[in-house]
Amino acid sequence: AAIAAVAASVGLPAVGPGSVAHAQDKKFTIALIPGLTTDAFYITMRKGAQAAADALGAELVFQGGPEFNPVVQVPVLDAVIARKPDAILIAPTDTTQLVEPLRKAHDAGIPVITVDTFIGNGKYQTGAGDADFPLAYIASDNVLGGRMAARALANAIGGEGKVYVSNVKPGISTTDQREEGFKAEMAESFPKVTVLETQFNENDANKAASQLQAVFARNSDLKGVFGANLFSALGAGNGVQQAGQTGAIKVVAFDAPTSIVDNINTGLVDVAIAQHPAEIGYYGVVSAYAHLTGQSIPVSIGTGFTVIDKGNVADPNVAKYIYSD
Ligand code: T6T
Repeated sequence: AAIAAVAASVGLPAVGPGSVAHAQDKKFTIALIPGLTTDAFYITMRKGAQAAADALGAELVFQGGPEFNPVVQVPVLDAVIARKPDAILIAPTDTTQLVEPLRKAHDAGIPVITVDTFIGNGKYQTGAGDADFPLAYIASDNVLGGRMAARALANAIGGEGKVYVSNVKPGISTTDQREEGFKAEMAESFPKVTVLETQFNENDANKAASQLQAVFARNSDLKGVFGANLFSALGAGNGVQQAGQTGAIKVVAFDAPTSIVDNINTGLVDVAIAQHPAEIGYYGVVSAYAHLTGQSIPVSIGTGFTVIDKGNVADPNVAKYIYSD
């Protein structure tokens, strides 16, 4: 510290052992705010983030709410801002409702990076719009994921028949984009598939299960369902099972919790599209750290998918993408 003080007094950069200003001497605190804490997707993201934090000697703070809901998430964000972390990684639970709350972090000088979901239109650092202030967006390509789901479901039902999307609620970037990609692919490539009205379940698997049964009661010729996230897919699958339609109503699932292995093996789920949440967390922390140490960072990082079905679910190179509980 004494050396640093002397160096500073003569206008020299303070480097070397004992220096307070040397970047590597500072242990950066990086906060990760998930959509909700009890979701295998975010639990897996946290693991990747922790691995990066350990490698870089940073501290990771994981703080979130019990529900995927902006009303629950905003107070958590406020509490995190009050702790003044060096950077915030967040999966915003609504494209518009998180803009002003996140601007508070930005205005307080805390760099913001969004992971999984985005605010505004997801195009950051463009100088346009009210929501372009986050430094980066790190996520799956959710429109592509929706298109992949459509192809898988169309193939599973032989290219024709009625299907619908079991979804969370409008206003969530990821699940909105999956539905958009799903419908676009069906319209462009599978004209004999009819996509019924989307059922919104508020991230409640029980609700998704009853909705499946209600849709089936109205459409005895229902052929398939796309569960657009973990709880939607789990619930829709349970609904198919409860209706005694395992294998008859095809299920394509977004996300891959551990239960997906059984559900694929029993034939309840045809295909699961696993995201790579650990990669999202890892690159989130690496990006924040790079920015904090003066490096420029990419404004967007796309992570991949692994398509899981009966033919590959036992392969360790595939099974490693099944989420941690
Ligand atoms: O599908 C993920 C995530 O990508 C989405 O934004 C919200 O739901 C999950 O967390 C799964 O439950």
